[in-house]
Amino acid sequence: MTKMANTSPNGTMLSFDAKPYAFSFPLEHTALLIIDMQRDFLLTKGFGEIQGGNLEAVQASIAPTKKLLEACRAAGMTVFHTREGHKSDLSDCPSSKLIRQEAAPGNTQHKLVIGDKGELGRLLTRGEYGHDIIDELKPIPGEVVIDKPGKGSFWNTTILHQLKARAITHLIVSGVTTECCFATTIREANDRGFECCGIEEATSGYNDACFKKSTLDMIHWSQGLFGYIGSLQPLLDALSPLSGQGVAANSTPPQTPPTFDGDLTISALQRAYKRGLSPVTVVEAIYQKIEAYKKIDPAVWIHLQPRDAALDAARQLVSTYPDRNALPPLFGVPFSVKDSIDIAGLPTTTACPPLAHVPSTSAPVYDKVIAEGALFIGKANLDQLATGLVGCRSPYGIPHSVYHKDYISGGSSSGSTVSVGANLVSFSLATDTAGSGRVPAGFNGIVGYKPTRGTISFRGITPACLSLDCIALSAKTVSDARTLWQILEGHDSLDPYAKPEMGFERHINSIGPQSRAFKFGIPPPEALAICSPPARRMFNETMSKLQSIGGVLTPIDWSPFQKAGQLLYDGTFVSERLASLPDDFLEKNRSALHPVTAQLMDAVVARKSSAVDAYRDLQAQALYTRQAEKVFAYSDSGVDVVVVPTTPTHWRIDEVLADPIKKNSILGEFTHCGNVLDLCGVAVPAGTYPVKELSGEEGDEGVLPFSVTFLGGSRLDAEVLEIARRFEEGGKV
Ligand code: TIU
Repeated sequence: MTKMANTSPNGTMLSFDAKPYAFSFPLEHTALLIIDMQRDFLLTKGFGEIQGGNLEAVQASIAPTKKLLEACRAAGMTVFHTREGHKSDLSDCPSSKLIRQEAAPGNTQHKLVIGDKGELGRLLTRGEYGHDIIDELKPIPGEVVIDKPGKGSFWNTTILHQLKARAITHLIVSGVTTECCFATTIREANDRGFECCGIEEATSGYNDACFKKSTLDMIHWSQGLFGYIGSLQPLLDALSPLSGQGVAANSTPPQTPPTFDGDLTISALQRAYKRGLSPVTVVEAIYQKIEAYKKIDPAVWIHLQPRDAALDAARQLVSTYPDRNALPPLFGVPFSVKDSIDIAGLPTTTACPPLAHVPSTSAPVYDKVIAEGALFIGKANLDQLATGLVGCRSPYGIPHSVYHKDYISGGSSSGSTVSVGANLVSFSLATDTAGSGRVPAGFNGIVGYKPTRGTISFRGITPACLSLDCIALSAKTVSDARTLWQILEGHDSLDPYAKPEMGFERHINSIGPQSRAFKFGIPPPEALAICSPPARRMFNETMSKLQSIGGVLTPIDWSPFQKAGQLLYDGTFVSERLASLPDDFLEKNRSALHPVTAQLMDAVVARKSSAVDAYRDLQAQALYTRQAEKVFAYSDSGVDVVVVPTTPTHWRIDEVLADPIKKNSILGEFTHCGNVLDLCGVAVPAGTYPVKELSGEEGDEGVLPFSVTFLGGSRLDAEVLEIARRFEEGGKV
């Protein structure tokens, strides 16, 4: 057996005997990945009993996996759990998985399928009792749980992102079943560059006698085709010297509470709290420092929490989390907040008293760190309106660099960075528009991290320049900033500048013959009132046709489509047409222009739209785009397509000549929104109607075409085109 522990540029390197040769892994870059140890697979009357039957075989891995989990936790290793299962409407369950086995000729085994009611709840369905992880291996705070619709762990999940966010490159893999999700995950992980080692005793399946050995052999065959396979004991031996680093299982409490060494980095506090340090001790120590620092620099705080309130919060944490082996990642970590970020019940001043307001709700960033156990200490000074990089623009005084009283702290997040640099708190929630989180970090010797815009909610914050603003994290180390980022990152559907949710692709059923139904929305009656009588009649007939081919009419919020349409021609977007022309174009070319074009251009010039108007419209566009994305969301309430009449009517030429601009704009009622909202769309013929139905003239001969447009969300072209084809072909699959 090879066993070694040494430190290298990667931190602690460990190694243990495995096939085809020893598995070496950097502890800080390695995660334990436990696959699908769910009641549905391991207990009687669950999905596994139907699928594979042999529960005795599959249960054999529970005890070794528990040992493995405890050892990894004790060594401070990152832990990921997965759960296989589906949304309650089964929209993420392709028919290849839902019905293939049931459809087998002579099937007697698969009487119940995914989503059917079993004794542990609906089979493999999220939120059901059977879907959750068995009690023995229950995740603790800080461990990541990945819900996956596939056998592998990477399809339509955030696991790759979450592993990379934690800088994980190596995986110790366990769980059920060896032949299925365990093996598929190792193969997927291998393709993505992870070094994987499966642990023989900590995996099992329904058919261990035939499959387990072959499955494991295939992984390490040919000098490591997909990865490594090791045994449990050598790994436990390799980890045992590190058992003090994380949570010591069953360790006895120390006789005297540990003293606080003053190290406020998040990682040091996490270790100290696990050893029994009380957050009350930390609060007492930092309030002494805060009082002392007021004499050095009285301009750090706009609001300091009363000491007793902070002590109460610390005591509350102690009673909420009695098990120090299962603490949330920011348990007892003190932090400050830039005073442009809302906290319910406290004034937000943005260092501009006339703008001060007392919000009734807190910014999501604040709520998130509080939910992970952080301790709020106070609101920090800033350059007024978060505008400035100096720290000298506040009626609450001028903080100076923690390095020198004559030098600026930098801004605009001046108090935030000083509070961290002076070791008064562990981190601060700040903002960065043009450098406000980075510049003052530089002047105070700390880390200032500005994550990708739109990946952390910017709601509940007084904007400086909304389309450019983002959260900045003031921290002592990069690793602390990374920890905070992992906690704060996430799509906020109410933040119009949020980046779209991570792209979960729809499975192949959404374009394939298996798709038995699709959901569509239409404009409300008030919006359709603009249509001519034949257009309304034809649109109603289209609804029936869509329903006959499996369309399910679903209510939608039409307002973003309507408002985005108005924005295009009532707002400043028309000015952008002028932006593409030379400045003197209109003057020089008026006589050569069509009179209606000249009239339009002149109207645009006459509006004298300002840059402020243009930015307001860009902000509105962002908001409507985000709202429209919700209409097409991959969720229970989202639709596959929105169906609209392509035009509300069909004008005669003389009608248009008589009223060129208005008639034109009416025709765009259902198309204007398309590009403003970044949608895709396809117009499809939907029958004809008699000319006389439109004109009201009995003598008019002939017919006119009617058309409907299928609008879909950004990048959903394949889905939209397939639904449109089925409509065109009368439901042919
Ligand atoms: N069918 C089977 O053996 N397993 C699964 O469906 N999922 C897992 O392996 N977790």
